[in-house]
Amino acid sequence: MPIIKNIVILTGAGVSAESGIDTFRSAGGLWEQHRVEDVATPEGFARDPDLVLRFYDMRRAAIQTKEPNAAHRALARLDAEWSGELLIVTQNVDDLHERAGARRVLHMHGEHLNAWCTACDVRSPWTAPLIDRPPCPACGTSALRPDVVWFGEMPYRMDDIYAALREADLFVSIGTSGAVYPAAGFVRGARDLGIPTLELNLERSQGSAWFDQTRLGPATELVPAWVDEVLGGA
Ligand code: BV8
Repeated sequence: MPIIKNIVILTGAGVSAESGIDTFRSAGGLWEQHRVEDVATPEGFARDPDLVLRFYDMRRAAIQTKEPNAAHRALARLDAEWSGELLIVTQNVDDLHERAGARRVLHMHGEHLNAWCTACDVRSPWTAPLIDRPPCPACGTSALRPDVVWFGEMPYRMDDIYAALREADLFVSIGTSGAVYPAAGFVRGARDLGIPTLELNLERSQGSAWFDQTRLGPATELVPAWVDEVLGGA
Protein backbone atom coordinates (compact mmCIF):
# COMPACT_ATOMS: atom_id res chain seq x y z
CA MET A 1 0.00 0.00 0.00
CA PRO A 2 1.67 3.28 -1.16
CA ILE A 3 2.36 5.82 1.60
CA ILE A 4 -0.47 8.40 1.67
CA LYS A 5 0.65 11.82 2.90
CA ASN A 6 -1.38 14.33 0.87
CA ILE A 7 -5.11 13.93 0.24
CA VAL A 8 -7.53 15.92 -1.94
CA ILE A 9 -11.25 15.32 -1.27
CA LEU A 10 -14.00 16.57 -3.61
CA THR A 11 -17.51 16.78 -2.11
CA GLY A 12 -20.88 17.44 -3.71
CA ALA A 13 -24.52 17.74 -2.74
CA GLY A 14 -24.67 14.09 -1.68
CA VAL A 15 -22.59 14.80 1.45
CA SER A 16 -25.27 17.24 2.67
CA ALA A 17 -28.30 15.22 1.53
CA GLU A 18 -28.70 13.47 4.90
CA SER A 19 -28.71 16.88 6.58
CA GLY A 20 -31.90 17.59 4.64
CA ILE A 21 -30.40 19.83 1.95
CA ASP A 22 -31.79 19.14 -1.52
CA THR A 23 -29.39 17.73 -4.07
CA PHE A 24 -29.64 18.97 -7.65
CA ARG A 25 -30.39 16.00 -9.83
CA SER A 26 -32.26 13.63 -7.51
CA ALA A 27 -36.03 13.12 -7.88
CA GLY A 28 -37.65 16.32 -6.61
CA GLY A 29 -34.18 17.89 -6.54
CA LEU A 30 -33.45 21.57 -7.15
CA TRP A 31 -33.17 21.25 -10.89
CA GLU A 32 -36.64 19.66 -11.04
CA GLN A 33 -38.15 22.60 -9.28
CA HIS A 34 -36.24 25.32 -11.20
CA ARG A 35 -34.77 25.72 -14.70
CA VAL A 36 -30.97 25.91 -14.28
CA GLU A 37 -30.69 28.53 -17.02
CA ASP A 38 -33.23 30.73 -15.15
CA VAL A 39 -31.77 30.60 -11.65
CA ALA A 40 -28.06 29.67 -11.94
CA THR A 41 -26.69 31.71 -14.89
CA PRO A 42 -25.65 35.38 -15.20
CA GLU A 43 -28.10 35.64 -18.11
CA GLY A 44 -30.95 34.42 -15.90
CA PHE A 45 -30.00 36.98 -13.24
CA ALA A 46 -29.98 39.79 -15.81
CA ARG A 47 -33.34 38.63 -17.18
CA ASP A 48 -35.19 38.18 -13.85
CA PRO A 49 -33.13 39.16 -10.78
CA ASP A 50 -36.09 38.75 -8.40
CA LEU A 51 -36.54 35.09 -9.41
CA VAL A 52 -32.84 34.39 -8.80
CA LEU A 53 -32.61 36.36 -5.53
CA ARG A 54 -35.70 34.55 -4.16
CA PHE A 55 -34.21 31.18 -5.18
CA TYR A 56 -31.02 31.87 -3.22
CA ASP A 57 -32.82 33.61 -0.33
CA MET A 58 -34.87 30.40 0.09
CA ARG A 59 -31.75 28.20 0.09
CA ARG A 60 -29.73 30.59 2.30
CA ALA A 61 -32.52 30.53 4.91
CA ALA A 62 -32.90 26.74 4.62
CA ILE A 63 -29.26 25.84 5.33
CA GLN A 64 -29.34 27.85 8.56
CA THR A 65 -31.94 25.39 9.88
CA LYS A 66 -29.82 22.31 9.04
CA GLU A 67 -27.07 20.53 11.00
CA PRO A 68 -23.86 18.80 9.85
CA ASN A 69 -24.16 14.99 9.64
CA ALA A 70 -21.79 12.11 10.47
CA ALA A 71 -20.02 12.48 7.10
CA HIS A 72 -19.22 16.16 7.74
CA ARG A 73 -18.08 15.31 11.28
CA ALA A 74 -15.84 12.47 10.10
CA LEU A 75 -14.14 14.76 7.56
CA ALA A 76 -13.67 17.39 10.27
CA ARG A 77 -12.01 14.73 12.44
CA LEU A 78 -9.72 13.75 9.54
CA ASP A 79 -8.88 17.44 9.04
CA ALA A 80 -7.98 17.81 12.73
CA GLU A 81 -5.91 14.62 13.01
CA TRP A 82 -4.26 14.35 9.57
CA SER A 83 -0.59 15.45 9.75
CA GLY A 84 -0.15 15.43 5.96
CA GLU A 85 -1.60 17.88 3.43
CA LEU A 86 -5.40 17.76 3.14
CA LEU A 87 -7.78 19.87 1.07
CA ILE A 88 -11.57 19.48 1.08
CA VAL A 89 -12.68 20.99 -2.25
CA THR A 90 -16.44 21.37 -2.04
CA GLN A 91 -18.92 22.18 -4.79
CA ASN A 92 -21.44 22.87 -2.03
CA VAL A 93 -22.40 26.41 -1.11
CA ASP A 94 -23.59 25.44 2.39
CA ASP A 95 -21.39 25.87 5.48
CA LEU A 96 -21.84 22.39 6.99
CA HIS A 97 -18.19 21.33 6.55
CA GLU A 98 -17.07 24.34 8.59
CA ARG A 99 -19.89 23.97 11.13
CA ALA A 100 -18.68 20.40 11.70
CA GLY A 101 -15.23 21.84 12.46
CA ALA A 102 -13.35 21.33 9.19
CA ARG A 103 -10.86 24.09 8.40
CA ARG A 104 -8.99 23.06 5.24
CA VAL A 105 -12.07 23.67 3.05
CA LEU A 106 -12.20 25.40 -0.38
CA HIS A 107 -15.60 26.42 -1.81
CA MET A 108 -14.99 26.25 -5.56
CA HIS A 109 -18.62 27.29 -6.35
CA GLY A 110 -18.99 29.96 -3.67
CA GLU A 111 -20.95 30.26 -0.41
CA HIS A 112 -24.56 31.02 0.50
CA LEU A 113 -23.50 32.92 3.60
CA ASN A 114 -21.69 35.63 1.65
CA ALA A 115 -23.06 38.47 -0.47
CA TRP A 116 -20.95 39.78 -3.34
CA CYS A 117 -21.14 43.46 -4.29
CA THR A 118 -20.99 43.90 -8.07
CA ALA A 119 -20.13 47.61 -7.54
CA CYS A 120 -17.11 47.40 -5.20
CA ASP A 121 -16.36 43.64 -5.63
CA VAL A 122 -16.32 43.11 -1.83
CA ARG A 123 -17.72 39.84 -0.42
CA SER A 124 -19.46 40.32 2.96
CA PRO A 125 -20.74 37.67 5.42
CA TRP A 126 -24.51 37.53 4.84
CA THR A 127 -27.40 35.54 6.37
CA ALA A 128 -30.42 37.71 5.45
CA PRO A 129 -32.45 37.90 2.19
CA LEU A 130 -31.21 39.95 -0.77
CA ILE A 131 -34.59 40.42 -2.46
CA ASP A 132 -35.11 43.90 -0.90
CA ARG A 133 -31.78 45.08 -2.41
CA PRO A 134 -30.05 45.94 0.89
CA PRO A 135 -26.99 48.25 0.71
CA CYS A 136 -23.50 46.76 0.49
CA PRO A 137 -21.84 46.96 3.97
CA ALA A 138 -18.61 48.17 2.27
CA CYS A 139 -19.78 50.78 -0.29
CA GLY A 140 -23.47 51.31 0.44
CA THR A 141 -24.54 50.56 -3.14
CA SER A 142 -27.54 48.25 -3.64
CA ALA A 143 -25.70 45.93 -6.03
CA LEU A 144 -25.40 42.71 -4.01
CA ARG A 145 -25.69 39.27 -5.61
CA PRO A 146 -25.33 35.73 -4.19
CA ASP A 147 -21.63 34.76 -3.88
CA VAL A 148 -22.09 31.62 -5.96
CA VAL A 149 -20.47 30.53 -9.25
CA TRP A 150 -23.13 30.29 -11.92
CA PHE A 151 -22.92 28.21 -15.11
CA GLY A 152 -20.56 29.92 -17.54
CA GLU A 153 -18.66 31.59 -14.71
CA MET A 154 -15.15 30.62 -13.64
CA PRO A 155 -15.00 28.54 -10.46
CA TYR A 156 -12.94 29.95 -7.56
CA ARG A 157 -9.29 29.18 -6.80
CA MET A 158 -8.76 26.71 -9.66
CA ASP A 159 -4.97 27.25 -9.40
CA ASP A 160 -4.98 26.23 -5.71
CA ILE A 161 -7.04 23.13 -6.55
CA TYR A 162 -4.73 22.02 -9.40
CA ALA A 163 -1.66 22.71 -7.22
CA ALA A 164 -3.07 20.49 -4.44
CA LEU A 165 -3.94 17.77 -6.98
CA ARG A 166 -0.36 17.81 -8.30
CA GLU A 167 0.93 17.11 -4.73
CA ALA A 168 -1.73 14.54 -3.85
CA ASP A 169 -1.16 10.86 -3.08
CA LEU A 170 -4.90 10.14 -3.02
CA PHE A 171 -8.01 11.71 -4.62
CA VAL A 172 -11.40 10.94 -3.02
CA SER A 173 -14.79 12.01 -4.41
CA ILE A 174 -17.83 12.01 -2.08
CA GLY A 175 -21.51 12.54 -2.99
CA THR A 176 -21.23 13.99 -6.45
CA SER A 177 -22.81 12.97 -9.78
CA GLY A 178 -19.81 14.03 -11.87
CA ALA A 179 -22.15 16.05 -14.10
CA VAL A 180 -20.59 19.50 -13.76
CA TYR A 181 -17.17 20.64 -15.03
CA PRO A 182 -14.39 21.44 -14.27
CA ALA A 183 -15.04 19.53 -10.97
CA ALA A 184 -16.12 16.39 -12.86
CA GLY A 185 -12.75 16.40 -14.65
CA PHE A 186 -10.58 16.21 -11.50
CA VAL A 187 -10.65 12.39 -11.39
CA ARG A 188 -9.17 12.18 -14.88
CA GLY A 189 -6.53 14.73 -13.94
CA ALA A 190 -5.66 12.62 -10.90
CA ARG A 191 -5.46 9.47 -13.02
CA ASP A 192 -3.18 11.17 -15.51
CA LEU A 193 -0.92 12.07 -12.57
CA GLY A 194 -0.93 8.41 -11.44
CA ILE A 195 -2.79 9.25 -8.22
CA PRO A 196 -5.03 6.52 -6.71
CA THR A 197 -8.71 7.50 -6.85
CA LEU A 198 -11.65 6.48 -4.62
CA GLU A 199 -15.35 7.30 -5.01
CA LEU A 200 -17.86 7.19 -2.12
CA ASN A 201 -21.38 7.67 -3.46
CA LEU A 202 -24.96 6.50 -3.00
CA GLU A 203 -25.11 5.25 -6.61
CA ARG A 204 -22.74 5.01 -9.57
CA SER A 205 -22.01 8.45 -11.03
CA GLN A 206 -21.15 9.76 -14.49
CA GLY A 207 -17.48 9.50 -13.48
CA SER A 208 -17.47 6.08 -11.79
CA ALA A 209 -15.62 4.42 -14.67
CA TRP A 210 -12.61 6.65 -13.98
CA PHE A 211 -12.18 5.67 -10.33
CA ASP A 212 -9.86 2.85 -9.17
CA GLN A 213 -12.45 2.01 -6.50
CA THR A 214 -16.11 2.91 -5.96
CA ARG A 215 -17.95 2.20 -2.71
CA LEU A 216 -21.74 2.60 -2.83
CA GLY A 217 -23.85 3.67 0.13
CA PRO A 218 -24.96 6.68 2.19
CA ALA A 219 -22.20 9.19 3.06
CA THR A 220 -23.01 8.98 6.78
CA GLU A 221 -21.92 5.32 6.68
CA LEU A 222 -19.17 5.29 4.04
CA VAL A 223 -17.26 8.40 5.14
CA PRO A 224 -16.80 7.61 8.87
CA ALA A 225 -15.69 4.05 7.91
CA TRP A 226 -13.18 5.40 5.37
CA VAL A 227 -11.83 8.00 7.82
CA ASP A 228 -11.36 5.29 10.49
CA GLU A 229 -9.44 3.27 7.88
CA VAL A 230 -7.19 6.17 6.88
CA LEU A 231 -6.50 7.34 10.44
CA GLY A 232 -6.24 3.73 11.57
CA GLY A 233 -3.52 3.22 8.95
CA ALA A 234 -1.92 6.60 9.80
C1 BV8 B 1 -16.99 26.95 -16.29
C2 BV8 B 1 -23.31 26.84 -7.54
C3 BV8 B 1 -15.28 28.08 -17.58
C4 BV8 B 1 -24.66 27.44 -7.68
C5 BV8 B 1 -22.95 25.24 -9.38
C6 BV8 B 1 -16.97 20.60 -20.30
C7 BV8 B 1 -17.88 19.75 -20.84
C8 BV8 B 1 -19.25 20.09 -20.80
C9 BV8 B 1 -19.71 21.26 -20.20
C10 BV8 B 1 -18.81 22.10 -19.66
C11 BV8 B 1 -17.44 21.79 -19.72
N1 BV8 B 1 -16.78 22.78 -19.10
C12 BV8 B 1 -17.69 23.72 -18.67
C13 BV8 B 1 -18.93 23.32 -19.01
C14 BV8 B 1 -20.17 24.04 -18.71
C15 BV8 B 1 -20.69 23.82 -17.29
C16 BV8 B 1 -21.05 22.38 -17.09
O1 BV8 B 1 -20.32 21.60 -16.54
N2 BV8 B 1 -22.26 22.06 -17.55
C17 BV8 B 1 -22.78 20.69 -17.32
C18 BV8 B 1 -24.20 20.79 -16.86
C19 BV8 B 1 -22.60 19.85 -18.52
N3 BV8 B 1 -19.72 24.24 -16.29
C20 BV8 B 1 -19.67 25.56 -15.95
O2 BV8 B 1 -20.36 26.41 -16.45
C21 BV8 B 1 -18.65 25.93 -14.87
N4 BV8 B 1 -17.89 27.07 -15.28
O3 BV8 B 1 -16.84 25.93 -16.90
O4 BV8 B 1 -16.26 28.10 -16.51
C22 BV8 B 1 -14.10 27.20 -17.16
C23 BV8 B 1 -13.66 26.16 -17.94
C24 BV8 B 1 -12.54 25.42 -17.56
C25 BV8 B 1 -11.86 25.65 -16.38
C26 BV8 B 1 -12.35 26.68 -15.63
C27 BV8 B 1 -13.50 27.44 -16.01
C28 BV8 B 1 -19.35 26.39 -13.57
C29 BV8 B 1 -20.14 25.32 -13.00
C30 BV8 B 1 -20.63 25.72 -11.59
C31 BV8 B 1 -22.11 26.00 -11.57
N5 BV8 B 1 -22.57 26.21 -10.19
N6 BV8 B 1 -23.32 25.49 -8.06
C32 BV8 B 1 -25.71 26.74 -6.85
O5 BV8 B 1 -25.39 25.90 -6.01
O6 BV8 B 1 -26.86 27.08 -7.07
S1 BV8 B 1 -22.95 23.63 -9.98
C33 BV8 B 1 -23.89 22.72 -8.83
O7 BV8 B 1 -24.33 21.61 -9.55
C34 BV8 B 1 -23.10 22.17 -7.66
O8 BV8 B 1 -22.20 23.08 -7.12
C35 BV8 B 1 -22.43 20.97 -8.27
O9 BV8 B 1 -21.22 21.34 -8.89
C36 BV8 B 1 -23.41 20.56 -9.33
C37 BV8 B 1 -24.28 19.50 -8.81
O10 BV8 B 1 -23.64 18.39 -8.71
P1 BV8 B 1 -23.59 17.48 -7.37
O11 BV8 B 1 -23.10 18.29 -6.22
O12 BV8 B 1 -22.85 16.28 -7.78
O13 BV8 B 1 -25.15 17.13 -7.07
P2 BV8 B 1 -26.12 16.14 -7.87
O14 BV8 B 1 -27.46 16.36 -7.33
O15 BV8 B 1 -25.89 16.26 -9.33
O16 BV8 B 1 -25.61 14.67 -7.46
C38 BV8 B 1 -25.65 14.28 -6.11
C39 BV8 B 1 -24.87 12.97 -6.03
O17 BV8 B 1 -24.83 12.57 -4.67
C40 BV8 B 1 -25.52 11.84 -6.83
O18 BV8 B 1 -24.51 11.11 -7.52
C41 BV8 B 1 -26.17 10.95 -5.75
O19 BV8 B 1 -26.09 9.59 -6.06
C42 BV8 B 1 -25.26 11.23 -4.55
N7 BV8 B 1 -25.97 11.13 -3.26
C43 BV8 B 1 -27.24 11.52 -2.97
N8 BV8 B 1 -27.50 11.28 -1.66
C44 BV8 B 1 -26.36 10.74 -1.13
C45 BV8 B 1 -25.38 10.66 -2.15
N9 BV8 B 1 -24.15 10.16 -1.95
C46 BV8 B 1 -23.87 9.71 -0.68
N10 BV8 B 1 -24.78 9.76 0.36
C47 BV8 B 1 -26.01 10.26 0.17
N11 BV8 B 1 -26.88 10.28 1.19
